Amino acid sequence: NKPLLRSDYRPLDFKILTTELDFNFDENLANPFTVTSKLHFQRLTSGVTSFTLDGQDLELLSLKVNGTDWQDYQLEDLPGEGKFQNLTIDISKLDNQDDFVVEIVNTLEVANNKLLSGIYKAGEHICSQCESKGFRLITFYFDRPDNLSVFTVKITADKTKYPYLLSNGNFVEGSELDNGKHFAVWHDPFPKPSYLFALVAGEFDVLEDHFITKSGRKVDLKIFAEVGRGEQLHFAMSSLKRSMKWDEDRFGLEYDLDLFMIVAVSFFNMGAMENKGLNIFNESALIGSKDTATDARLKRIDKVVAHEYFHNWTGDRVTCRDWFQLTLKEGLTVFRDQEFTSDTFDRTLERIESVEIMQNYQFDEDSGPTSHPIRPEKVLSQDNFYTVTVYDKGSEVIRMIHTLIGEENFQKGMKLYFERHDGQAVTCDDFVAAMADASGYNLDKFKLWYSQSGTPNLKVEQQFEAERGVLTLTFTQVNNPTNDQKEKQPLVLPLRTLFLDQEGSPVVNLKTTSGEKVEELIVLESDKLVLEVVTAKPLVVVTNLDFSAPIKVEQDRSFAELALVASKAPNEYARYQAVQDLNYQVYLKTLADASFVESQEFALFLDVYKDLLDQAVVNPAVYAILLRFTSPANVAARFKADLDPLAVLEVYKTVSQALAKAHGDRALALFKQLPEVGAYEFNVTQAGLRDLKAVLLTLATKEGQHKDLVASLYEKADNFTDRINALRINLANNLGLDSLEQDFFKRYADEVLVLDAYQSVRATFANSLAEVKELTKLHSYDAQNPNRVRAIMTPFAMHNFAVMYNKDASGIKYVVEEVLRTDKFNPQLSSNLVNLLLKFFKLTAEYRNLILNELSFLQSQTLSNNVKEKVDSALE
Ligand code: HT7
Ligand code: ZN
Repeated sequence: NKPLLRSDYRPLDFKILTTELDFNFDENLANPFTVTSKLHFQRLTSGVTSFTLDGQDLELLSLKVNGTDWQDYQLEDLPGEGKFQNLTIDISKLDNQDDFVVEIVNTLEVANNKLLSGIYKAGEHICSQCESKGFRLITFYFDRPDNLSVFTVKITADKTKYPYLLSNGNFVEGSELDNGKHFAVWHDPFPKPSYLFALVAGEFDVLEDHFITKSGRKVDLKIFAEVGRGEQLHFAMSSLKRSMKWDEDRFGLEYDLDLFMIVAVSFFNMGAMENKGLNIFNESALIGSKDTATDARLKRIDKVVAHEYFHNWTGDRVTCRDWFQLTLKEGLTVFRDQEFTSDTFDRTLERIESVEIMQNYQFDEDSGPTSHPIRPEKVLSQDNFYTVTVYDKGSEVIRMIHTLIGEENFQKGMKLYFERHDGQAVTCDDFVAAMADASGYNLDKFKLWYSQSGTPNLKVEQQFEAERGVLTLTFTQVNNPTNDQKEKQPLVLPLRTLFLDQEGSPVVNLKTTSGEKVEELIVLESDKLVLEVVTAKPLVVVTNLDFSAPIKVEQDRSFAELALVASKAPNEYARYQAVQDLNYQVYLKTLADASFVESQEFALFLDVYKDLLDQAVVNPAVYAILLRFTSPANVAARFKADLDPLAVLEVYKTVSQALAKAHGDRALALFKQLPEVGAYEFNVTQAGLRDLKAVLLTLATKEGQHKDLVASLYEKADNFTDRINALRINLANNLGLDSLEQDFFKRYADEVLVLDAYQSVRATFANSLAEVKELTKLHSYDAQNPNRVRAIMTPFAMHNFAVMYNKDASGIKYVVEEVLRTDKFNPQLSSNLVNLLLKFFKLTAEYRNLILNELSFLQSQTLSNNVKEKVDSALE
């Protein structure tokens, strides 16, 4: 159980040129069953006469080399958790050691595989998940991303139970056999690493369509889902076709096979998987229509379909040399999906949503026990590194490159990257080199973002000297030590900056005292930068606009100045940023003194909300966000220490109440005046209006009045968003509209994903732990299904502060129980749940100790590597 180090990378001495796999499934999935693999090896380092293949939980039945039974091998069980195996094959007795064929027959477990890795049963379907190290659960192999091989796969199974037999690439042949079985052979011409292998067998509903590529090729598109759910695939199909078109238009990237398939499965640890030509999805990220999914979930489906499709180039055609380079494909592909969403919907909205992920989740990760750079140096369990840091901060790093070199150069960089590396497994350095070479921009200093963890703090100080007519701006960056790294250096920070006058209007064409233009983009390359700006009047400075660098900004500004920017800035992102800062100030001031809500400053805050309400129709989607007073969970992310969750919750309740009292009538009036949304369509305007309506109605019904409007929102709804919003408002404001829930259950009794959404709302508003536990009794609940477990545990632990942080520690202990229970069969799931406990470091001593005690208890138990790695870091 030793951690792996990035510096340990060694290239392979042999390569597997082609891989032929033969699966023969029994009708009842007799357990274990056999797989035959035929591997064509080529030696890369002359003189080397042995190599080691990875395995896990496998039984070797036979081994041949060039058709002859081979005894010169050693099969060794590795110490530690799981049954990891090394199969070392010695070829010194072989005549031609440069080129030979190894044939392996082994058995593997499918029916009892609860890891959701390798090949497993998802309900009635058989499916695979090989990223990152799942292929070794199927057969012995170089299960690492730098071994690219051409795969041919034969699948044989019962025809009635498994009418569809799918794998990567193109269908070659298939036919019925006389024993009730049938077979299919698939060939993927693109060499790929084992983590991109996929296999699916089962009965499905299929939605078929096609796409004509820019060079005129027809690509068949097929999306598969559980029987009965085919009607809910149309949205995903439209997302796929738009993604294919967008990647051609924006990046010039065309799809390369004649067939693209996506399959939805019910048991899956993450959102989806980009296997070449055969994406496999968690059903929650694929299945949904206006009647079963919220606008937010449809948007997620759109994003995930796009993300996995974009991986075809950034991930599949060019992949990672080793798993330390994960951000090479993930950061870049998140950047691409964010751009897709921005171009498709609303750029500011998308930016705000991406920034919220960074500020509400990634910043905590980067200052907590599991802090790591986007390209980690040391890993015990690779599964633990599919993080918001690798993905979302990784995308911010790509975005900074884009900001520094511009769109045109970025596209040149992408072109060069593919020219140089198509069909290869490469590193983050290779990517940055392509960007630097194509643009001529020196990114040497910038590269520190790949190896340094932690969030930089940017101090912005300003001093106005009226007599000189000069505003002196001082930018200073402080990089605090993190759990994983004590020494830090200054990073390159691109800071998009906006200057406003005292009325909130933009001031442009500013010059420095030495006569240079003050650029819109200020690049801070060292600890400190001083800028002397010529101006007769003081200016309001808004920096890190659009979150141009993933940093925290500390700027000493008055409440009045924040209020000015929030109400008047000619830029929605700047307003969003100011509203967040203002909300945070309100929390701090009310925590310090409860009578703050009677102060002049609070009155100013209420005025800002009035202004926001008055402007909301301009962009309902964005204003719906601005009008939501920051939740306790999100404000918690801004605290560094001494966070008392129950005190924060009290402030939330008091301020929400005050906002409702001050603006309930105005919210109601606006609600009534809003334009009719019309028959359901999925677009930003409609989704924004639905969201805004919910925000307004929450304000207007806070004191229990106007319930009829909530009931009518539900009853008149032609979509799921309005229905679940009505249920949420009913619970949030205690309106007692029980009939809504009764109808909801009648309508949706068989829709598990809809019931997940309902469980999440209940878990958020449950009044006791008993109520939370009661949710596990719902007919759709399955304690082994990650979607079902997470639908309750995540909202409960993250958003239900009252129950989670009950002083008797019962909430915290419940999370621990669930970690231990799930760790026995699915360490990826349990490791996910542990994250819910890792914010202890910023809590008051009382809570910190409660959680640390529980983590020590966890540490004393038998744990998977996944959970152990996190618990050990927390207690280090
Ligand atoms: N590349 C995919 C990662 C993934 C995964 C990783 C570990 C365990 C299970 C997994 N399922 C999917 C998802 C993506 O980023 O596109
Ligand atoms: Zn991805």
